[in-house]
Amino acid sequence: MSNRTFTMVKPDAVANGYEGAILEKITAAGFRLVALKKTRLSPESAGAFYAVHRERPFYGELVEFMSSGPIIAAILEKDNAVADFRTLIGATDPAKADEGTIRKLYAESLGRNAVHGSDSDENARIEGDFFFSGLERF
Ligand code: YYY
Ligand code: MG
Repeated sequence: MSNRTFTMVKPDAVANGYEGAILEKITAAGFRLVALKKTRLSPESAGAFYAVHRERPFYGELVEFMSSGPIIAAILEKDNAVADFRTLIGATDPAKADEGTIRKLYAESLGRNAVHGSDSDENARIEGDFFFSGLERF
């Protein structure tokens, strides 16, 4: 089990002014910031990031949304990082997310759900490599 995961604060949460509150919640939960940047995905790069979902009916909307404004990307470190971070963000649909989770607190809807969290150690590594070079990890 790896001790790193990857996250994005999505365009809805950045536009709504929640980036500071969300990063505070993440670090208060014991995650260390290994890498951090504000950036914006092109439609092509959002499509590539979410390529695993390309046959799903929501793919077009997801790509459009994820390229609609700036995001915060980060690599996070903590014991049991992938599973513990998924617990911290809550269910994909904020209506089903537990009280106190980041999606319950800050997400607008299923499609505009405030944060991304990797679903496996392998995807955490792939997704971190998508955004960060070796010189950007501390
Ligand atoms: O990993 P997670 O973000 O919780 O959900 P995924 O099943 O990987 O879907 C990625 C992303 O797609 C989700 O965060 C919102 C969006 N989405 C959607 O708009 N409608 C769905 N029915 C499922 C997912
Ligand atoms: Mg996922």
